[in-house]
Order: sequence, then structure tokens, then C-alpha cells
Amino acid sequence: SRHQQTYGQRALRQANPTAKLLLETIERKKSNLAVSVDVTKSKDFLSIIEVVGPFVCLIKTHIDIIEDFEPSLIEQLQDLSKKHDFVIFEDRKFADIGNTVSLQYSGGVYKIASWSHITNAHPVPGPSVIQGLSSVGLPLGRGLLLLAEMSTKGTLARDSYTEDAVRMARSHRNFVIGFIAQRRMGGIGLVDEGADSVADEDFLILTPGVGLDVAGDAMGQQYRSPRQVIFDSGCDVIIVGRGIYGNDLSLVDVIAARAERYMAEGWAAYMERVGS
Ligand code: 5BU
Repeated sequence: SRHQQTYGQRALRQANPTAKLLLETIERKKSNLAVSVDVTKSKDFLSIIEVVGPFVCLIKTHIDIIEDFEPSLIEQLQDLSKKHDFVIFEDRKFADIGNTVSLQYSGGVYKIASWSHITNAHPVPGPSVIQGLSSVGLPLGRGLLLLAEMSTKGTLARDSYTEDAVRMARSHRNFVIGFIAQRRMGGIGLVDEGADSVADEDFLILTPGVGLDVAGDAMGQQYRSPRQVIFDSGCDVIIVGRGIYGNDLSLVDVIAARAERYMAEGWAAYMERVGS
């Protein structure tokens, strides 16, 4: 039984403001595409976001790879988020004790909690990583994704580790809005409805490792198509990086055309899933 409710229906039942915002944005823009902007120069970062902005529900960042970072970059990112109506997700992958992650999330150079609607954490430290991040993010209305699975060859995030991640999320439903994973997990609409499923929970599943033209890269990345991710595996958001901006920072019209193509494929797979 695949997840057949619409994004809009699901938005109505979300208590976390960020989960609601993301589902409403997807419905409004008719896009379940997130673009991961993994470039090292501020200028390229901003110009890619300006081009793909109209086609995405979310922009995913690795802010610490920007070589010429200045705080004004964040203001420009926030301006683009308002102009193009997308949610911001800093893919920080926190993985330390609660006290340390709370400082990494709120402070340092990047002050991630002050601007990123969503961030993520590895479950490896146990529930304390959620407690630490939640102490900062919950009062700000932020949302957290747990890394239940990864897209890489040989990932250790599988089997009982993945199941424990779902249990950890379940105990922190006010702040944990879903998972980075390769298939739907938790609650209604499970692809394989396990004994552990809870009928009324609705986690968001954001899925990296999406590409239409190549099977992977030279460093263990593995790609699947938007249809495999959204229709076959019941995930909610496709995350695409190099498949859209290219390895050589292609021309803007090429980037726009690719974003439009992934958006169309992601939405068609969703329409097929909900049966309309
Ligand atoms: P790509 O260019 O589409 O391969 O970029 C994928 C992005 O998603 C990149 O920023 C990774 O850090 C991120 N990612 C991933 O690829 N696989 C995972 O399992 C996780 C994150 Br978690």
C-alpha cells in the first residue's frame, strides 16, 4: 500500500510548522524537486539558486563548502527563498553529543538554526543528538530529519540501525519531521507495512541519490530515477545535485531545462502514486 494522500491533505495534519510549510510549498508549486547546490563559490551558489528557484520546493545546502563565505550570503539566500518560495535545508549531518551539536547548530560561523528551516542528524549518538538540536531548533519552529539510510554503496545505515532510527524519531515527533532515506518508512503507507508501523504518523521522506543520465559517480554515489524514488519507493522529495547543475557548472538555460525535466518527472510519478 503506497502513500496515496496528497501533499496538501498531509499538510493539514502536520503539527510541526516546518513540515507543514514544506508540504504546502510542494502543493503550491506542484514540485517535489529539491536541488542540492554543492558548489564552492558564492557567485555560482546564488546564480544556480536564481535559475532553479522557480522549479523547486526546497534548496539543500552544504554551507561549509563555500570558500568565500560571508554572512551576507545568508541574507541573499533568504531573499531568494522568499522570492522563489522554497524551503531551506542545510545538510549538516550532525553526529555528536547533545551539548556539542546544540553549539554547532546555533553558533559558530554559520549559525545554521537562524536561517535553515530543516537540518539533519545521524542517529548514531542515540536520542541525545535530537535533544541537543531540539533545544535550539524547536523554539524556532525548525524541523529535523534523521539519516535512516544513505544512497552510497556499502552504507552501514541499514537493517536494525534503520529500524532504530524510526523508533528514535517516533519518540520526538514534535521536532523530527521525517527521514533521509531511500524508501518510505514509518506509519501509514509503508511499502512493507511492518508490525511496528503506527497508523496515524506521517514522516516526510527526502531522498538523495537521484539522477536520470548516469548510474553513479566514481566515489560510491548510486542514482535512481524520480519514478523509482517517488512511485516505486513511496518517497516524498527527490534531491538532485549534479544531475541538474552539472559537473562543469553548465549554462543557465541548460540548468533551467534540467530542473524543469526533473520537476516534471517527479510530479508525474507522484500523480501516478496518488492515482490522479
Ligand atoms: P548529487 O550531485 O546529486 O550526487 O548530490 C547529492 C547530494 O545529496 C550531496 O549534497 C550529498 O551530500 C547528499 N547526500 C547523498 O547524496 N546521499 C545520502 O545518502 C545523503 C546525502 Br544522507
